[in-house]
Amino acid sequence: MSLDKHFFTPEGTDTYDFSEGKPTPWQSNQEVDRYVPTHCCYCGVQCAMYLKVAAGKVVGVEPRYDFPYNHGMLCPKGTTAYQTVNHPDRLTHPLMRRGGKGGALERASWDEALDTIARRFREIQAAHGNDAVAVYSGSSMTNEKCYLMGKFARVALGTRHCDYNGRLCMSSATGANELSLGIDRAANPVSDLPHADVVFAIGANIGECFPIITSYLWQARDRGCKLIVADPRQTPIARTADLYLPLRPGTDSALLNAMLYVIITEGMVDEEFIRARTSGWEETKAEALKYPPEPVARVCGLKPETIVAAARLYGQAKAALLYTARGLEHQSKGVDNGVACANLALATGNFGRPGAGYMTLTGQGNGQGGREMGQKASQLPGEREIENQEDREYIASVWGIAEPELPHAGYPATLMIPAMERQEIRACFMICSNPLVSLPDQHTVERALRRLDLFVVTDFFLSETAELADIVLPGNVWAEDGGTSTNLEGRVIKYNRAVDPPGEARLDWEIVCDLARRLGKGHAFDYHSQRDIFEEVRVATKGARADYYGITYEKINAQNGVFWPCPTEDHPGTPRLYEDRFGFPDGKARFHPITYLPPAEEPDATYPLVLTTGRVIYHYLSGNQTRRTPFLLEQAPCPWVEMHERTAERLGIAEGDWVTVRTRRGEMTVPALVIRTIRPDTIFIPYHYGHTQAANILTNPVLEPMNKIPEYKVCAAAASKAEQPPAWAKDFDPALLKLAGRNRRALPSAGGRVGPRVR
Ligand SMILES: Nc1nc2c(c(=O)[nH]1)N[C@H]1C(S)=C(S)[C@@H](COP(=O)(O)OP(=O)(O)OC[C@H]3O[C@@H](n4cnc5c(=O)[nH]c(N)nc54)[C@H](O)[C@@H]3O)O[C@H]1N2
Ligand SMILES: Nc1nc2c(c(=O)[nH]1)N[C@H]1C(S)=C(S)[C@@H](COP(=O)(O)OP(=O)(O)OC[C@H]3O[C@@H](n4cnc5c(=O)[nH]c(N)nc54)[C@H](O)[C@@H]3O)O[C@H]1N2
Ligand code: SF4
Ligand SMILES: [Mo]
Repeated sequence: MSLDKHFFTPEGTDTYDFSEGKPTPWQSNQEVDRYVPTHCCYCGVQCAMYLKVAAGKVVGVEPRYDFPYNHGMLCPKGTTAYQTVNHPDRLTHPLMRRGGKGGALERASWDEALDTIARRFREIQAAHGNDAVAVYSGSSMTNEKCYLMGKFARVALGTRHCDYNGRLCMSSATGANELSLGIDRAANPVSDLPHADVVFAIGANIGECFPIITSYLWQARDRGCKLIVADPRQTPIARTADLYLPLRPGTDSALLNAMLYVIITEGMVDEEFIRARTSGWEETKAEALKYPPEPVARVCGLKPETIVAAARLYGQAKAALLYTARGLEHQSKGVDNGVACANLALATGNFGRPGAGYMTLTGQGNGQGGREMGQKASQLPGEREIENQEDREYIASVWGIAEPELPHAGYPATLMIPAMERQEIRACFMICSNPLVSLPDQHTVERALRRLDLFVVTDFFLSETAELADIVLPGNVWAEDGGTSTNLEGRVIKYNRAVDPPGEARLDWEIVCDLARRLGKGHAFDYHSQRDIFEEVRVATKGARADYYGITYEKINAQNGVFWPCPTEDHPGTPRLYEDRFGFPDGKARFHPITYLPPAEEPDATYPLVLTTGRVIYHYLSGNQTRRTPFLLEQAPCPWVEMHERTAERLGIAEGDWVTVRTRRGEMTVPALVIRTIRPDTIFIPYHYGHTQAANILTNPVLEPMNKIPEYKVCAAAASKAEQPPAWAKDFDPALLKLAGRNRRALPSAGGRVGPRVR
């Protein structure tokens, strides 16, 4: 029996060759018309999956064993992602607020909505200048859409203010990659992991945030690879680690410097590698020698011998992989922390070989592609620079404008908020972000967004942010369009369209192009498909650092993805970077000495605890999608505060009690989860919830000075038993809460030790 009829072949690009007699790649007892090969829409791992389509609707998901990467595995978010497609909450027609700011959002036609936006943007720009309108986009979109947003801002609106949610995510990593290595991409493919002798994960909750990568980690460990984890919370992988360092939040660069100290003083540096492939070692060495383990251990709240043991394990590895993520990067010293990681990997020669490298685990589905397509405030497509004359001239020529017409660098997303508050920015086109959950200091963010003369949001669900908009445009979910995404390895993969958007909802790129036409710039946005946009991306990135020129949709299908840089059509792509040279003109990596500086806010008598925030496996980012997925919501129905049992006892708090957490920005009341897997001086709240459940009511908006990422991971806080439950509790099923608490409880540590080793 031929199975070919089941496979959807959009644009004739996705041909699947299943010869007779081969085992079928799926199992299903449901009548299904088509199996559409695509990838998960959530995290940067970008697992491959099939969407099952019946009667024009996405009805389920099937593993995709034929993709040699996730081998059919999906995490709980991946297996339930399809449930967002036909969700009853989908936005199916445009909405406009009638009767001024106090009015309600009401149904509008596309013509009315888009004409109003075009007219108001032009009026606002005529009165206050082009830069009074900002574009704020996101990295959960395809490369084609990310590229389009950068072009839309600069060409259709002529504004310099264009930035995206990756500012809150990848900007410390970008800073470090650019300073130390010269290319802003992971150094290694995930398939390098089983070749490592040592994996050091610092500030990365791999088990919950990149679940499918753990399968590679177990492969490595089956071969004897040792695992070091540094995290103030004993995360799932930390429970199995050979060495676990429960460091005090915000002290990462001190720890990394002390490890470098041990590596230098015990003769574990790779002199040959340093001489041949790097510059700046002497200054970095001199600085690191100021960080002996004993005083650093006091700063980090660790034992000196644990730091020495970690340094020896890492320093003696034949091939070590150093993984970081937002734990280390969501800090006002995030760029420094990343550079300190690169210093450690460079000093030990851990680059350019299987299993040897330093890489940040990119977060969002297209968090890699999204940061090189030119939607960043200072960037043009291909990681080109908006203030570089040659780059400006090249992109202006691709876009058919004169170079002087191309705006210069604008505000990063985090600085748009104060600019909105002081009404320098008066209108905003937002797509694919939910800052009313995700930005720090929510009270200020809400005030700023309410001040806008015109606020337009494009989403497929009414997010907390969309609730504040003047005009809401219904866009598409990933399953409704094709296009490319670049995963956390730098592998460009392809989504395929399974169904059409519901009701009057439209494809995001069509909405943006339609708006450009109404702004009189239709000639520059004359695309008929995502593929047309991709063809322009190829040209726009040609010869740039992030070179996509040699990548085609056909090649992606034929090769199961293509790693950039890929300069020509006969080039296979580049899975591992830095084999021969780093990304600077002289080919050498750069050491930079890092001085440890404490976080912006430290505990004091009024706020004696450290609050850190982050993720759980069940929810994705602002939760606008996963809070609508019944299974995921049931597992994690509301935020909670994790605290160590010693801390809880001291504060007179028991498991499940309502606890009020206060910081200098605000307060919130959540149930307590009393555990032994967090430092006693630290508390943790997951940030996936909105309104009075948003952890970002509490967080500190202080920014990293170079790349402007907020310090989500460290602020001073106080916690006490609440006088009364929060208002939302009255509608809340206590049984759900209990279930959620049980789900969060850790198993006893596989290493036989429960709870952090804390001084
Ligand atoms: N389930 C799930 N997976 C996701 C996402 C999601 O929302 N949900 N989001 C995706 C995205 S966009 C991102 S950016 C990634 C984020 O992936 P991660 O960075 O792994 O996740 P976080 O929870 O933000 O933080 C990681 C860890 O940092 C620790 N930490 C806190 N403070 C410090 C500190 O000062 N130093 C160190 N070393 N560690 C600290 C926290 O305890 C936490 O375990 O996940 C991606 N994957
Ligand atoms: N306290 C605290 N705050 C944090 C973090 C933290 O660790 N702690 N992490 C930060 C990080 S790393 C990140 S990445 C940010 C993320 O912050 P946000 O950008 O706010 O996160 P999302 O929930 O992805 O927002 C995307 C929105 O766009 C919609 N959407 C998704 N895909 C598409 C699409 O293709 N088209 C359209 N039109 N809409 C789409 C979704 O429904 C959602 O409403 O949060 C940051 N905020
Ligand atoms: S690991 Fe990431 S990409 Fe894979 S299924 Fe889970 S959320 Fe989706
Ligand atoms: Mo992120």
